Amino acid sequence: MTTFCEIAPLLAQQAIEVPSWAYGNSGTRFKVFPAAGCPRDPFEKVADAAQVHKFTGIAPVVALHIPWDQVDDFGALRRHAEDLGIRLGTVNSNTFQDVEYKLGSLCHADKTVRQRALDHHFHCIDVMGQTGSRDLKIWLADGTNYPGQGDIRSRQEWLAEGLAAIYERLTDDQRLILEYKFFEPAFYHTDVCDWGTSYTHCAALGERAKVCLDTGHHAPGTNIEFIVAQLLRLGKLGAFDFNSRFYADDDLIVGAADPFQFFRIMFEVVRGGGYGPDSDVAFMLDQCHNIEAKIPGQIRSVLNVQEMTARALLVDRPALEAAQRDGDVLGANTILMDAFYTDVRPDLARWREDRGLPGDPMKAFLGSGYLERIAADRVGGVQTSWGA
Ligand code: AFD
Ligand code: MN
Repeated sequence: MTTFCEIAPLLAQQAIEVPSWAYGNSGTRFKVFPAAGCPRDPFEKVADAAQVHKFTGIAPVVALHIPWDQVDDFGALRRHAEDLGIRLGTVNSNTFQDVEYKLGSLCHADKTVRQRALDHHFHCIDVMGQTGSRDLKIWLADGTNYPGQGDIRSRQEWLAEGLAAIYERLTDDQRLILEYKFFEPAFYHTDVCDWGTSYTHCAALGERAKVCLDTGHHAPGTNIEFIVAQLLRLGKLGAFDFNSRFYADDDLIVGAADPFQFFRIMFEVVRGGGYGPDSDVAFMLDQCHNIEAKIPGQIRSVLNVQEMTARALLVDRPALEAAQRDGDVLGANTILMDAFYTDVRPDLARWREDRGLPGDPMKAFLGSGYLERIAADRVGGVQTSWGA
């Protein structure tokens, strides 16, 4: 089996993007629980995100969500992030909370609503010019709840038109990342419901349009690593939104529900060239933790990604390929499982210490006093949440 020493140099290539909305109050449709020290504006969200990178060393980017992270001066927000040692990343559009979007946005039957959604995306592109962002991430809640409510075919045509107008506005250095989700908030059909639909629209748009694979956006039992392998093969995997789920789009800590599935996903990423300096795949977390502390929840998630990446890199691929060629069913499976069952945590702790990082980032953060400080300092104002 490949040894940790052999893969250690590759670990420095890890760069995980955390979502700004992970630090504000979030919850379920039943309750959003407030947290002491919750950020009251995007500047404080960025400060919390910077803590994750400070203690792990592998989370240098924070994604924004517009309008949740709308500020008067994005240049100031960009400098604030950079002063804290991180940078602003993906800009996520939001056409799922204005009342005008109740029956859809880019896929709405009313052209004026579609234009509103277009204008929102054009604004997001303006923001990208100020934040220096490469990716515009589009997730549409568009869909219907009952058969007959909307014309499925027309909605695809309107979607194609809208995406083309948005894609047209991007500079040559920017990308359109189209995310799919098989249900919720629409319950009968969702207009961008699966990887094939996202791929179809991205292929029609051009080189710089790619698919976002959110690991919580598939029906139970879906072989997600197959989709990863296929999209990498097609050159159309733009980004991950990592999280984990037991039943639906639960937005739990990535790897927490099914570490083995996460390992299989990361193995296909490594095998397919999706990891490393030549890859343009964005590794973003998209999680909303409801009951656990926000910054520790993100640290745990980042460490889970690092651990599964290390295990995936440990797979002895020449031996695996030979076993596959020879039809050695059990031998091939054993090679993969040997890597999955390897506890890389002690080696990772030493690897961090060798780079001047705490061997146990979670323990170091919890002992830093940061949570106590923000709870004491952040009094007054309005705590941020999904709506803000
Ligand atoms: C919600 C959606 C989707 C999107 C995210 C940010 O399900 O995953 O990426 O919000 O807009 O989680
Ligand atoms: Mn997502």
